[in-house]
Amino acid sequence: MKGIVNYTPDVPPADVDRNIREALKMWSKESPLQFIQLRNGNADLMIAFAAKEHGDFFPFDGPRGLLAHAFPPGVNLGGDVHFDDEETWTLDTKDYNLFSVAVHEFGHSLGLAHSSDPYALMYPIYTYFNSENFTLPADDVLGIKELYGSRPSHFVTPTICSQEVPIDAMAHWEGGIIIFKDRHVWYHHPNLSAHKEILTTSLWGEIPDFIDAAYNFPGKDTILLFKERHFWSFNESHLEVKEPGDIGYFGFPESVLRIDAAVHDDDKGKTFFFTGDLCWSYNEKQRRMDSGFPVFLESQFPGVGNKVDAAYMHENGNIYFYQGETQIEYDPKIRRVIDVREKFLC
Ligand SMILES: [Ca+2]
Ligand SMILES: [Ca+2]
Ligand SMILES: [Zn+2]
Ligand SMILES: [Zn+2]
Repeated sequence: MKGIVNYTPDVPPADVDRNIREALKMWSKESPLQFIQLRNGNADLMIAFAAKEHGDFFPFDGPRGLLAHAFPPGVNLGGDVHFDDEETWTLDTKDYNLFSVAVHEFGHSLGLAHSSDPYALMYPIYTYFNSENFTLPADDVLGIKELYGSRPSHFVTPTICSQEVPIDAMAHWEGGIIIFKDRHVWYHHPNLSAHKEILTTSLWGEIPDFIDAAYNFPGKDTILLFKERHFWSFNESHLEVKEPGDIGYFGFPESVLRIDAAVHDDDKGKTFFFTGDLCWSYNEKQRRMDSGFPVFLESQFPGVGNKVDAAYMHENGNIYFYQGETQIEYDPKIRRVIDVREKFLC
């Protein structure tokens, strides 16, 4: 997990966030590592801009010279990256390009030392890289794989833990899934041995907790979160519109006070919403509710029952419904429940 302590006056905060994210992505692409940005609290990789003496006995030296430093993995300062704020940070080819320095420093915070290969990113000389077409050089790919192994090629169904049921809502997030439960989200990723518990407000400071429903809108990296009649739309970790929307936008009548669950089916271009024993079908392309809906949940998804707490669609095309302490796996192609699970370990 990464966190950004403060920002430089040189570059807008949203661009700092984006460059940091892009720089970390270069490393996560070639390894099983996964990074989530926290809005507050203590992350494993804390990123800060600072000048001169800044509390870690490695003072910066004013313009030029030292540009940044990073601490190898470990407790406290371990993994942290500091940028010298007396440099002028840029988004282009002028000195010094933030992405270019960040991607090198993250190599250190993940445990890599300098390389003697002049083509390597970890070669200790500042070089400008364009974030748009940058790929990790071979020497650095070898280095990160040696430390962390390769990226697994497919996604496995995460095991739900008993403390997470009943589930409030569920969605894909940063290569894994997140489960909303009261004030927390649980982050599951096939490469993480333990599930990470994060405060909802640490991920998305701007929104309340106790989320009712969530779904992803693929192709846009967008996640929509629902609470009562409100909804919020996030692109990666950025809130797209500050004020919450009203679910009337989707065509819900005033009588609908909250949504129990939502799931987006990318093949069909539809989002299914669940309220009580009803199911609604929203056409994302035409941006309107399909005619003939709502229908009874049981008639649209036979065997699922008459109420769901959460729903999400797995990459294999099956929909997982959660109701109380029950997980129901449904295959939309044959319109049948194919698995029911009631015991959750861990
Ligand atoms: Ca300096
Ligand atoms: Ca719910
Ligand atoms: Zn420092
Ligand atoms: Zn270095």
